[in-house]
Parts: sequence; C-alpha cells; structure tokens
Amino acid sequence: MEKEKIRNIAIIAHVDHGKTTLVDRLFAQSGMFRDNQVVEERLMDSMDLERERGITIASKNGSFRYKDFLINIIDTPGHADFGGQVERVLKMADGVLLLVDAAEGPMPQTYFVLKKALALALPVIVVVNKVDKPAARCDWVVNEVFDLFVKLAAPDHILDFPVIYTSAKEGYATLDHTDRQGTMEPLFELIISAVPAPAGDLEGPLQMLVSSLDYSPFLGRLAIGKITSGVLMLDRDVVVAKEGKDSYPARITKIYRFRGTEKVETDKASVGEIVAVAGMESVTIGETLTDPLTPVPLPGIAIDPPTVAMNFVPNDSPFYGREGRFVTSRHLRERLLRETLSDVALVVEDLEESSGFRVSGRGELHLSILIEKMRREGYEFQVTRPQVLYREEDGVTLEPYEELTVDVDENYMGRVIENLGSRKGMLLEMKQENGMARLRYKIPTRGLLGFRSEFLTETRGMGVMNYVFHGFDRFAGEIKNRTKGVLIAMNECTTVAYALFNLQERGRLFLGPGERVYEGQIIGEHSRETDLVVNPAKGKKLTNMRAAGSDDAVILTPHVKMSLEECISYINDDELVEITPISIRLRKQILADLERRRSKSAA
Ligand SMILES: Nc1nc2c(ncn2[C@@H]2O[C@H](COP(=O)(O)OP(=O)(O)OP(=O)(O)O)[C@@H](O)[C@H]2O)c(=O)[nH]1
Ligand SMILES: [Mg+2]
Repeated sequence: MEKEKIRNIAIIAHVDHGKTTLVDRLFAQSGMFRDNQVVEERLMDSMDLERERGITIASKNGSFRYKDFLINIIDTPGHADFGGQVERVLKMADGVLLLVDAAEGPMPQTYFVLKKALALALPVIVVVNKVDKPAARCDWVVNEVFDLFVKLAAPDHILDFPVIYTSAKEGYATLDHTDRQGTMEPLFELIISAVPAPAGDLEGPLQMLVSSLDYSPFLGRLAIGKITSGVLMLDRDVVVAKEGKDSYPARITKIYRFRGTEKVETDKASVGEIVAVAGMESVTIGETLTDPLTPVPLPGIAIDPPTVAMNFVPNDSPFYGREGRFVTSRHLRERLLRETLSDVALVVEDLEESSGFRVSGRGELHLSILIEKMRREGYEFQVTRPQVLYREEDGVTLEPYEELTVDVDENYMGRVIENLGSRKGMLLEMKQENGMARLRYKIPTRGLLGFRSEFLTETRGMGVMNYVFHGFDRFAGEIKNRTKGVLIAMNECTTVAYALFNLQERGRLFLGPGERVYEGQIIGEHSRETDLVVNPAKGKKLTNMRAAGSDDAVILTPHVKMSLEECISYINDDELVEITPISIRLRKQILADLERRRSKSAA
C-alpha cells in the first residue's frame, strides 16, 4: 500500500453529536455494502452495552475506499469518562474530523478532545453536523468553534480550519449550509485534500506505537497502531520497547488490515498503515514495536490521571458463590489486570488492609461500565462507594473538579441550582433563551457523585447534563451524601407481602415479596436519618378475629428499582454493593446488628 494514497482520520466530538452515525454514512456512500444489504444502524457500536445504551464506549478502527484512496477511520466515544481513549487513539491519526452539533454548538467534551488534537498538532476539519435540525444555527456554531480554537491557542495554520456542514442522518455534506441536500462527496473530497498523507520513511527501521488493543479468542492479544517507519513483516523478529524500560523480543504471527469493520490478513504492511498484529501476549499500550538491530522507541502515551476510585472486593455475603462463575480474589485480580492492558486510564492496585483491589478511573460511568461488563462475563464481587482522589500540594489538600454544563427547562432551574449549591457547585455562567436555561458550573467531582439520577428526577428526565475534567483545586469542604438511613433485614428470610406492607410506612422499599434476603442486607430507605433493623418476613398474627377483607392480598406500592449506577452512588462508606450476574444487592459491610453497633461506638 502506497502511503500517498492513505488517509488516517479520527472522528472526535462531544457525546451524541453524531460521530458513529456519520461513519455509517461514509461507509454506505463509499459503496462498501451490496445494494440490498441490510446494514445495522450505528454499525461501529458493536458491543452489547453500546447498543443498549446508545453510546459509544470503546473506540474502534475501520476503513473505507474512496476513488483510489484508502481512508482509515477511528470512531471515538464522546462521553467524558472515556476521554482517555481519545487521547491515545489520536496517535494513529494524521487529521481529525471535529463534529459539532449544529444547534447545541461546542460542549465541554468538544473542548477536551480539541485540546488533545491540538496538542498533537493534528489538522482539524470542523464538521457542523445535524444541519437538518430546525434549531440549527450554523454561523453561530462556527463562531463559537473559532473562539474555542483561539482559547486553546491554536497556531495560525490550524486556526484556518476548513468547515463543512453535514446531516449524518440524511446523508449529505455541503460547503454552503443554506444548501441542504446532496451526498457525502464534498466531505470525501475534503478529507483527501485537507488531511495529509501519513509521514514516515519506508526505508527506516520499523516503528509502530501500540495505541489500542483487541482480543481474538484464537490469537490472543492484538496490538493496534500506525506504522510510522519501515515495514512490518510476518514471522519477522521485532523487539517491543518503551522509553526507560527494558525491551524484549517478539515475533509477529499475524498482521491484519482494517477493511470496513472487518480485519483482513496480510503478510506485510508498510509505513502509514494502521494494522492489528498478533504474537505478543504481554504487549501493552504505549510500547513500540521496533527493529531488533536499531530499536527506536517512540515517546509513550501520557494520559490524564484518574479522578475516582472504588474498592473491588471478593464477595463475602451469605449468598457467596450462588450466582457467579468467577468469585475468588484471584479471578478478580486476573480480570482487572487484563482490563488495565487495554484501558490505560484505569489503575488497579492491591488493597493493603484486606483482600481486594482499589480500582481508579475517570468517573462513575467509567467504573460502572467495567462492573457491568464483568457481571455479564460471570463475575461476582462487591464494590465500595466511589471516592475521589485527593492530592497534597505544599501542605494543601486538593481535589478534582469538573466543568459541568446543564440544560434545563426554566421551570426546573431553581431546584437544580439549589441541588448544585448543596454539592458545592460554583455557577460560572447562566444563559436563558426560549424558556431553556444553560448553566455552567465548576464543581468538585465529589459533588457530582450520584447527581445524575437526582437531576433526571428533578427535571422529569428532560434535563441534559455534561461534564469534563477541569483540574485539581482546593478541597471544597464536606458534602453530604444522603440524608436518610436505611432499612436493614434482621435475619436471613424470604420477604413476605404482609410484612413489606407494614414497612412501607417506614420508608421506601428496594424489593418486593418472595425475595430471599440475608441478615444485614439493605431492603429499603428509612424515612429518617438513622438506620432501622426490620423483619421483612413477619407474617400476620393468627387470631380468631377475622376482620372483613383482611386476607393476604395486600396491595404494595411499587418498590424503587435502582440501576447499578444509582446503587453505587447511593451507598455510604459502611455499605457495599454486591454484584452477581443475576442480582445487585445493597448491604451493610458488617452484617450483624450488634457487631455493627459495637464497631460504631468503638469508632
Ligand atoms: N437530526 C439529526 N440527528 C442525528 C444526526 N446525526 C446523528 N443524529 C442522531 O444523534 C444521536 C446520536 O448519534 P450517534 O451517532 O450515536 O452519536 P455519537 O457522537 O456517536 O455518540 P457517542 O459515541 O456516544 O459520543 C442518534 O440518535 C442519531 O440518530 C443528524 O445529522 N441529524
Ligand atoms: Mg458514537
């Protein structure tokens, strides 16, 4: 493959601005599919969790042909918690498409991903997408994007960015946004002309920076990256090197190119190409495959530090091992370490005091997606409440802050402002327009824990919130997590409708009748501040008195069903979430009431 005919682009944007949908259109209009072929929507979102949630979680490589060009495209996630991936996959790109929603304009993650692209001096094509929306305001958006480039001190040649207007949904791209029709042709042409062919010397020593990893059940680990120098050949010896680390020899057993969304085998690939290679079981992101005789490791990949940590501990509840396949500490360790190989923004450390691991990541969603993946694979374990990672500098405690943007109906604004105030948010900016308000806050990451579900309730599901890592700053003071205590099961039993009916007066229940629960399990929220131990199996006293209609068919208020994310942000420090492939249970760390009270009074 001649490198002049290759273009390597990454597609970056804020969440939901239409990246994956645009990739669909580029694939379809490049003639990749047969005429009558049924192609799924958002084809690149191939993971189950991505389909269910409608978001991209993992970045992916693909390619399409245009005329005699091969265009490698990397679809990236827009959610802030997965920002670490964007940072590393940009190393494979020679240019980026920066998508911006034609109505919303630049959002926090637009700023973050643009900053990362500019740090690598990549040329940017600004793609104003969703121009079909009635609320589209293209000129305004382009101005806002320009201001963003200026704010990020983009050099002049990048500041002079080309702009194109698209509707990924309707399948056209135009250079003049008043003309809303056509095909993707203008975008194909712009990619060819505005993104340079990959640089690098064909005759030079081999260099390929591993920027992404994948797995194959047959081949094991696959290392993905762009060849920036030389040629990669099958069955040829290479070394895996990293600056400041010992290098080790390896042998390439398979080489794949990306064709469409598939991988196609080849026996040789050269400078400029993006490939996946097999043969190295322990290779990790940030290492360089290079020539054994003249090894030249590339600079590794610097990644923003994690902001939130949770403990993952082996399950020790009375129901241990009933529902999961992988339950031991060893299983957990092996799985978590495997994850860190492909996710460089994740840090896993052994706990010192007890068995288990401290897992640090970029946010609640980052960690809860990992938990969800593991439970689907058959793992059973427990997690503690997320904690933000503090930092000491010159004797001052610093904590991570996020920049938060919320869009709400003006009617709900008061409540949201009050809530964010109690979470130590600082209002930076407020704009009101057509009955909607956009609020911009600086808020401790701590204050955001558990905010999403409250926010959705407060705005009746109509609010939109987004945040992006802002930086470390002074500790903001105490933030109260939850104001209520919990209802705790007294002993192992099966819940009974009659008992639950009576407990409803005491608070909100988290489960219904006929559920097996254990001593110390949390079955609901108390309406007061204190915890309350209750008996959810208490039947009706048998008496001779039979009041009219006093049968067992009590009618229960529907119980509260919390999602995994809600459970995680709900618990306190003396509580755990027990996770199995089948159940998510909340529990007290110390199960026996007496012991719990003793430990409390000792503390
Ligand atoms: N009206 C309109 N909707 C669009 C357009 N492009 C995408 N959408 C819709 O926007 C939503 C998000 O699209 P995605 O392609 O998943 O967005 P994304 O940027 O890949 O999202 P993440 O990967 O999660 O960051 C979907 O409901 C799309 O149908 C467009 O041009 N016009
Ligand atoms: Mg996507």
